[in-house]
Amino acid sequence: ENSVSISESSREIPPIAHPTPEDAFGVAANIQYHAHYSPHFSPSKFEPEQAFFSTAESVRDTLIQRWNETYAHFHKVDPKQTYYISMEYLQGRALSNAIGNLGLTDAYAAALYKLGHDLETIVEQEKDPALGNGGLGRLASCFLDSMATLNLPAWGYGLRYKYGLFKQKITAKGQEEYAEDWLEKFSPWEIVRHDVVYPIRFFGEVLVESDGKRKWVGGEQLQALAYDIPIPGYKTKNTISLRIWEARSPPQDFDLYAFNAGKHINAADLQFKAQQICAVLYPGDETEEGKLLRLKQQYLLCSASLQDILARFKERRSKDKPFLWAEFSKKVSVQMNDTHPTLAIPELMRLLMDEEGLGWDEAWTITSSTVAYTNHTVLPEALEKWSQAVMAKLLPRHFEIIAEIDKQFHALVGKIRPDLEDKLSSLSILDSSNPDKPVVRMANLCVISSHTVNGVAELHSDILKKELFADFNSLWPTKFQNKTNGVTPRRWLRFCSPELSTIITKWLRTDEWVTNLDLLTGLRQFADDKQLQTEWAAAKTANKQRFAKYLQDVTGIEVDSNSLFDIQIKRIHEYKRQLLNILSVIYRYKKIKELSKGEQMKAVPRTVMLGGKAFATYAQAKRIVKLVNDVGQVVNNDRDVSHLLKVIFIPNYNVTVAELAIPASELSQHISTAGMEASGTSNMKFALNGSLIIGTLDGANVEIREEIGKNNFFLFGARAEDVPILRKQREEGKFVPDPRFEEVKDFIRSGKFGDYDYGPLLESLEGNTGYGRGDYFLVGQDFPSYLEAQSKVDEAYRNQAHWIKMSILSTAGSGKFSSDRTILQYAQEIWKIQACPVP
Ligand code: Z15
Repeated sequence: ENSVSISESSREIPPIAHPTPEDAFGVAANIQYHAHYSPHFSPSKFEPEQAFFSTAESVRDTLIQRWNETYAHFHKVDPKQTYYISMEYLQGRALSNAIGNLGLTDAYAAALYKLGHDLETIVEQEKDPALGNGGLGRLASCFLDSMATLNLPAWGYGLRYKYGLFKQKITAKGQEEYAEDWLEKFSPWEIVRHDVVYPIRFFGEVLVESDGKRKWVGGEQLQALAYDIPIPGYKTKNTISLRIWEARSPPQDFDLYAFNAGKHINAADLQFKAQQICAVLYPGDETEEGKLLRLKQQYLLCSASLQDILARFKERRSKDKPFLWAEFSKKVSVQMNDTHPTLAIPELMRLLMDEEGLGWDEAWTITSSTVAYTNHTVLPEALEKWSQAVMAKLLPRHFEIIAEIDKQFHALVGKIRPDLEDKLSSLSILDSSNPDKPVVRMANLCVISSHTVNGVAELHSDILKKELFADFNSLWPTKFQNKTNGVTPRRWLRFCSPELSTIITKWLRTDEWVTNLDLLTGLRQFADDKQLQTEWAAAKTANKQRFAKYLQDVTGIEVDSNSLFDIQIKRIHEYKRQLLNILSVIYRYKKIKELSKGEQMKAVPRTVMLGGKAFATYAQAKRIVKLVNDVGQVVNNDRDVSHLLKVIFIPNYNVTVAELAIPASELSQHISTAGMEASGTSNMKFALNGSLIIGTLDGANVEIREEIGKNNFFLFGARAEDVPILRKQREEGKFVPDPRFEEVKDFIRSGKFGDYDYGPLLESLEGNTGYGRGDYFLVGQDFPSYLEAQSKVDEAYRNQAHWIKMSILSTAGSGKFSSDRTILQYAQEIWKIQACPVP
């Protein structure tokens, strides 16, 4: 029994007890333990910041345990697994989400109280890691939450940018950008995996060996190092991983001789080069970032992730299971979030052929049955195109493979669809039509190589099938699908609005709606109930007051919590039409000023709030930010009006701000030019929180309106199918602007809002055609119907009982927009994976 010989099993780490939800004392001891033994600060202090880090590390203990169990379970069962590859994630704060998902919120609140802190203050110490730009990155994070909650065998892969999306400050000049150093005081949630490192090559050349095999050699060699962030599911043990890669130079590349000889820069040169790769997130939302560094980032992500996937596939069948490459796509599914990770395709081909020795046909069958592609935009400037010369230089072997895929595609079309041959110039991957700048079309590479292509809302997927990818759709009609986006009900209702959640749970007599959001329809039967309406209104008011306090803190502006809270928060882009919003606010301001005191009594007080970041070099977007701020300056300081209208620019909009703003909102604006917003996801969050939508028939608005009922949606504007016709009519000089539209523009030109040069912004609305002119986004066209919809909003708000009823119906109709529904559809219809719950 007590033999001294060391057996293999004795080298396993002995298990340890973890605090349970009932055990506030144990939780407090665990926090204290970390305060003592993982000190990141002077040990004499236990200020909120120290308390946050100790608390996070204590929570992390539980996450790591569950995450190891989950991994071991997946390893044993060996189910088919999905890998979600994305250049962006917008995780938001993790502490409150983690303890909420673990069911430990009360235990941690009690434990912190014992230690002299309150949970809310501690939660607010956490930085909001912004490793993404906007909707696409936040969608990826909602998806991870749902994958974990649904017990799906799935992982996320991403990049560990040192600097996330810039911090936005508003000064007299408008938006200013500052570095966002989310790792400044380290992140308690990431675990560095020194055992998970892969080689990454750039440049070099392709050698052809005697047997015809090709090998990529030379160039620069770096390494990708893994960091894991645990992602807990809600009320389940399953905890999955977001694995983010960091570039570094191989340790032996540090030139000690040079260093000792005093040449410190040389020695560190490669290290420095490697660090540049993951230094910053590209802050372009829906714009092409044609930078070599960006291509390096994309390749690093794809290569490291696929090497990791292949290693795991092999490891899981190294013991007793037969090893067959043909099994690969029965065990692995790869989802590409937009075209950014397209290099996964040639990289998988390369690994299978050059490293594993498979032939082209076998590698192609495996690759094309493994990868799937989600498209998130039809904006032409956002469809990635890379210079062939750049690609051939940085990734010579991949360029060869891409050219071969293109060649075989041409052959296929010639064979099975000769009628499409004259379309090949637009269908092909390589586009050499401009001899000065031949490019690789990443979207075409994705469509040709993926087994499934999906859009993110019904309208968007229809546009993909009928317009953007129409010919591909006629070639492969079964390849195209729709997966309407969704949002996680945990972060976006249960945790961000505990007040409303409590009421919902009380009236539905269950909290199962948190994982079965369709249950919200049960609220419909109570929409007229006075008691529910009173409770609902009280919760909304509490959320409004909380947000008003926040706004006062960050802007100094006092907000009337009894006014209608009208919010538009999203990246600033001309197609999203923040300009339409602010122009109508100016119109409202002008009209209020013209009212008599008696008439003013009847006006509905409104607080109009806009927030969002503008891409640093997107001049028109920055002018819009400036205009909103200038209008706010004038309106908020005009004593005749400021009790009826306030205009606030919410600075530095991010996930954390959204969690405060959305629950407080009564009206939200989703007013893009029809056909241009692929889906939108904040529209879903607002509706879920009982905020009424003023919007166009664009993206997921269409489906939201269907679900919550047209009477509960303030619709306006041109239809997507009419947009091209209207643009054409305008080109023909047939557009007659509404006089109110002209009045507003003249008011700005008069200098009422300061001497900033709004010329170029107003110019974009003039003329009939031309780059940056001719009102491409139909602001003038939709202005009158928008004003009418806004009047209907005022009218509706006067009847508070009815407004609250509409608000309840909004929430009640939002069940479809849970990312659990979206992810289940991906799992069943694209990935073909099944739940694998940890017992
Ligand atoms: C991005 O946030 C979106 C699309 C893109 O092509 C890029 Cl590069 C970034 C957004 C869409 O604009 C939005 O409509 C959609 O809801 C979101 O992706 C998630 O699908």
